[in-house]
Amino acid sequence: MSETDRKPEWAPAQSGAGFASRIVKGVEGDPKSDPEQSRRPPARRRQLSIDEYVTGVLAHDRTILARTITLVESNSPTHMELAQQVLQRLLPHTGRSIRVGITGVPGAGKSTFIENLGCMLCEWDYNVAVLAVDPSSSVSHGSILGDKTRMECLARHPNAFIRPSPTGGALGGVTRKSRETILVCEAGGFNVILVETVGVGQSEIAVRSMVDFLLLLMLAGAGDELQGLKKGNIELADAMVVNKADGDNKLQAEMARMELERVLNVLTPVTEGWHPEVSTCSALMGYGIPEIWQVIEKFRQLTTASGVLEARRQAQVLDWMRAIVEEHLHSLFFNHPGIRKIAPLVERAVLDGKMPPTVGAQTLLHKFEEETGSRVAESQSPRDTESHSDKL
Ligand SMILES: Nc1nc2c(ncn2[C@@H]2O[C@H](COP(=O)(O)OP(=O)(O)OP(=O)(O)O)[C@@H](O)[C@H]2O)c(=O)[nH]1
Ligand SMILES: [Mg+2]
Repeated sequence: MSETDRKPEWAPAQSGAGFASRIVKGVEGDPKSDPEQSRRPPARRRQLSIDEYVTGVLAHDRTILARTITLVESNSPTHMELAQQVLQRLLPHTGRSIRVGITGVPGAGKSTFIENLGCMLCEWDYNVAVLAVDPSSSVSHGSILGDKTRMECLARHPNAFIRPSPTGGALGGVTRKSRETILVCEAGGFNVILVETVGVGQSEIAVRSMVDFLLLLMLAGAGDELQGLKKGNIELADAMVVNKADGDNKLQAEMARMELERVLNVLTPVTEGWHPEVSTCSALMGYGIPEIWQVIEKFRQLTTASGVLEARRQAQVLDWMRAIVEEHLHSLFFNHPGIRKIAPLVERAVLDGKMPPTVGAQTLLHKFEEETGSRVAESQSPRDTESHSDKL
């Protein structure tokens, strides 16, 4: 049987044309499955109680699930407080999924891959939630639209739930929302979480810190092998797949795969006890997709048995908690009126070469200490600091 004959029924259509008109920004899944939403605008909805959110999510009610995610994504302090109470109640029902990150350069075929893998898994009775992490999406809107148009079949599947990247600008905000959305989806009965992120910048590192398994999608012939190596993203991946291995590109894809194998041999694996695998696939035609799922399954079994998966998740939640504290302290420090007053002067002195950066930092820390009565600065000769602050 030729590979073309093996294209499964659920393989995505070549073009998502015409589907874009059905996309409503910030609305999940098929709007028809949310009758309440189509009846009246969200702004006029009655606020649900904590109980209603929790029981709705646990009963796998899609409308409530979507509303819970909206609550989690809200930046309003009241909503954030409520969201935390809901999350606290949902927490015992989370964690029962495999969390897979999919990364790769723009156009590598991530959304097409997720469409294909997601539909296959839905057919196998998995419940698949697809999330995107894209801090730039609030500006460009490009990827959100792309995701939905490339996931036409999956968007219609009753076992699937697709949530575009939360808007909110900074990566920190997007990361928090995505992590919490993963938890809500798990409590809502999804046992496969696929997180798409574009493989440029920090978002990939952020996704690495919230998933069990990171898959890097690559392209042959575009120098991506070396590009990826330079950016360090090869080192983050648990598996790599050279996509678009179809038509005339098959041979090139195979050569890229072999090259990647060689590179991998000299790198330290990101997951203890697991050697990253490299394969080829065609997300468009469906070739190689079941094999990649087998790799993910093997990874899950192996790391569950060895305790590495649990250890990773525990490290991730601790890192997350510490990151929140750091973020808070950072903003507390730099927004403090005393610091705001002297920071420009200290920065100027550092820029002009009149003050070493270390002394600049000590000056700011001592100022904060003085004003708040807290001890934050490391012990250093106060004379040093004083003499430099005199020069300001
Ligand atoms: N020939 C071929 N084309 C593919 C394959 N996978 C994706 N494409 C095409 O590549 C283009 C980009 O695909 P997307 O799935 O949108 O890529 P992406 O990585 O999600 O892109 P961004 O979200 O913009 O970063 C589309 O035109 C797809 O049809 C494949 O396996 N073979
Ligand atoms: Mg995409």
